[in-house]
Amino acid sequence: MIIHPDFLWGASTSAFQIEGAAHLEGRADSIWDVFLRTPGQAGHDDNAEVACDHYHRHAEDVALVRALGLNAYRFSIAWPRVLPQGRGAANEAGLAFYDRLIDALLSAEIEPWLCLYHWDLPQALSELGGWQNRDIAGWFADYAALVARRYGDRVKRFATFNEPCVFTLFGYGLGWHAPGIADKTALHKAIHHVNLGHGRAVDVLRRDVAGASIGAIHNRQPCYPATEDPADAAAALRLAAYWNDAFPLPQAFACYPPELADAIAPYVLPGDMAQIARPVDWFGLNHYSPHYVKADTNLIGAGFGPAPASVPRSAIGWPVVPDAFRDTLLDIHRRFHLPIYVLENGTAANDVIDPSGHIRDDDRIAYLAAYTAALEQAIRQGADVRGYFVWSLLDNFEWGAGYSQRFGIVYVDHVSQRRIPKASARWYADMIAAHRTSDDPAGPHNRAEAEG
Ligand code: IFM
Repeated sequence: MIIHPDFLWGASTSAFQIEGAAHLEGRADSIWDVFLRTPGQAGHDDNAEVACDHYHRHAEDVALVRALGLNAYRFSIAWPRVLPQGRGAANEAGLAFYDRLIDALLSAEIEPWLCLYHWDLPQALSELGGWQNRDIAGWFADYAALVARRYGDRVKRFATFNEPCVFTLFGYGLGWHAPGIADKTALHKAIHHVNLGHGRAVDVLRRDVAGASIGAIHNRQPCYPATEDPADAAAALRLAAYWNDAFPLPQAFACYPPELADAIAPYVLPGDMAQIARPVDWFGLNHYSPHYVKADTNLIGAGFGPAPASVPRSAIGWPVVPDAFRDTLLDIHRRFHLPIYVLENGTAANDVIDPSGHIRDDDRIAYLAAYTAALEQAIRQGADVRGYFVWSLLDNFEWGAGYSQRFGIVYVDHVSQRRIPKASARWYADMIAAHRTSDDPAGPHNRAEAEG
């Protein structure tokens, strides 16, 4: 049996959501530390000072990844841990932490996937305007160079941004996430400067890392009108422009979606679009559920409506529609012509430890089984998918929802920090093992063999 050498089964995490050690060994505030200290901002009283204490427990966490049989692990670098002021002097203790993490992954034969930016902007840069300040494209490129030179001998997989549509729309447009700004000009500037930062960082990574494999990670979901009202249909198109197209289109085709082009044009200087549209090696997809969109009085004129009653929902109310995942994969394949890595997919569930000490998260298993079946359908129908990473390894800090939502396949007791693999972790490990030994020539692991 030949196992497809490139198909990756992994898990994803992010620095702010798991590391803790928020003010140890030189790390400075990120915008999220400050946002969470502002009363009422996050709608929750939790903070990420300790989170999953991964900073001190990374060896145990890497051992968990290995025990599950995963061959890839995505993490992010905390920019304010390695460059506390966002630029200027680097923090050696922070850099050394990621050396330890990367070395532990490599020793366990787990491929490290490094994401430069998963939302924790250094507060010092936010005070200079953050993503609204055009200079940030250069600050981000300098940060990318530091990371590339430090880890590029061992890490080859680099993502520039995780879900740029989410942190720009929620952070600068709707005010729900850090830095809590709700302003249309801020939103449009941020979108363009993130795109510029992406293109600048791609150049730096190509220059400084031999054999680099580079992409960006996009959250992409179908945007359906919540009702038959034409106003909802128009709102769905507007949300889709911000959510699905504001980053992949300029990065792949050097243009903004027509719905946004006029609003962003004032911030676009000659040469920008070519700088943004640098060739990348893969398309990173984060997918959870479709949006059901309704007209709204907010500054983009589109809000998140309820799914129709007939659509099944997860414990936190997110629609469960595996066919939308399959269709999204096929749509990306047709439009972008790049290998696809699914870098987040998963669900929150009402996880409790039963009297025997087990967590029987049947809802999560059902979700993962349905979504990985949809993934296989997409591959059978031609989508070039090369990897699947579950979100998330651990129950972690879920932004505005704090610790109230558990997305992990490993339960974390946030008081003792004890880790307990849930039933879904066993299910995921067994599913991966079964795929690796399957005779099915169209199974994702041996697709290349089937293609001859
Ligand atoms: O926890 C987040 C992650 O940081 C980004 N993608 C969605 C996840 C679940 O909400």
